[in-house]
Amino acid sequence: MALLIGTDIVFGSNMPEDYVPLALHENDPFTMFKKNKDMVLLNDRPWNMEAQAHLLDDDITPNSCMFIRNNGHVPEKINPYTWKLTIDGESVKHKKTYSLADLKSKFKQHTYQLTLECGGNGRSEFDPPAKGNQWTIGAVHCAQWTGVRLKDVLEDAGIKSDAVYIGYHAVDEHLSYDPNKEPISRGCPMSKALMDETLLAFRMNGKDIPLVHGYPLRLVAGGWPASVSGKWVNRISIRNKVHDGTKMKGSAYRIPCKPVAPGTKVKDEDMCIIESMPVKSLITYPRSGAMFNLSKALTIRGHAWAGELEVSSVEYSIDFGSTWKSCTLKKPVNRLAWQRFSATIRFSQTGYYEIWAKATDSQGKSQPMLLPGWNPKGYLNNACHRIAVKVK
Ligand SMILES: Nc1nc2c(c(=O)[nH]1)N[C@H]1C(S)=C(S)[C@@H](COP(=O)(O)O)O[C@H]1N2
Ligand SMILES: [Mo]
Repeated sequence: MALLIGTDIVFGSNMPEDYVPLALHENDPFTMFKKNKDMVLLNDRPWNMEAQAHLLDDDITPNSCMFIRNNGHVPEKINPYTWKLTIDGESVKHKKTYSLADLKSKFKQHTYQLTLECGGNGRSEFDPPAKGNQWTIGAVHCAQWTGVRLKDVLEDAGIKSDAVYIGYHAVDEHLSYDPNKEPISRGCPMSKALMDETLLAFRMNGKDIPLVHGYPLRLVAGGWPASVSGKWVNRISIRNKVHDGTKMKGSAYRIPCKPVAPGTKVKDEDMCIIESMPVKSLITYPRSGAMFNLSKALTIRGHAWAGELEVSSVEYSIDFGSTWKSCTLKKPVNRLAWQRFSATIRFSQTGYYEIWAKATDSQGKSQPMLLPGWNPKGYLNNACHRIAVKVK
């Protein structure tokens, strides 16, 4: 510790065990971002952190278990009293600027629970591997967001008939600190921007949004790659063409328009922008590796989600996918929120088992057992989640 602080800690021997000296607090992302110690740090420049499956057991994900994905530096100085949101672009009728107080007083407020999953969640399993954060299964959360409808704000400024897309701009800085570069500036077609559930949010789980998740204002577009949900948003442009901000072009957040063999080089013009995320599920109880007694039934539970669609069923298998049984599945609390599933399993004999879960969406599409189609950037891995248990 003294090494980290750079000098001797006088009276250091009096420090309680497990005590973290204040000087170290800001270097510790778990303390700094109020995260559970079981979260997994993937990168510290920029900060990227994912959850483990058992941390995502709550119906509403608490801040402590929400993954963090940053493309640039987390902004440091934010003054909510002087914060401004500008609506501009080729297709805005009247360029307008709102303070947070304007947004809160002029427009009706709505609360939705919204599933946000990083497009690269599951990337670590692709072969040949894809560069980028090696997310396993933990880059998803379903928090409760409160704000105003993006639609109401856009309509207040006025939308010209040639509008096709919105693009967000935010105050986080590029990793190079070059003020002319944005770390990320993405968006979505007007149809998604105008949906009831697409929010300009200023609260998360009933409190101010934590800084790292977008304080004081965040775009939240549930069911789409979470990169559409701009954090620290201060400008939204109504575009007369597909938004061309940073990470909208090339292969960023795109997959081959047609499936390709693993390792194929795909031309930019053959890559299509990811829209609604695919059906997926996660077993959040028990924790993989848990041990149980043969005499007791085991009730497993988890969440399932399907982008813009609803999940229509979830099944589980304890025999490596050769037979499947139905889980109980709840309706979402609102559109674009994940859904709780559970099932009670009675094991016939002692030994090692794997429990696999597989969800199916309302259009009949199911999760692939092992890996979905390979793509150059390793997006959209919605393979079945699997846990191991031992029965004694
Ligand atoms: N301004 C800004 N917004 C952003 C990002 C970012 O780097 N800067 N990252 C995006 C990506 S890629 C993801 S997956 C989500 C992550 O949201 P979270 O950190 O709140 O979990 O934020 C999105 N919004
Ligand atoms: Mo992401």
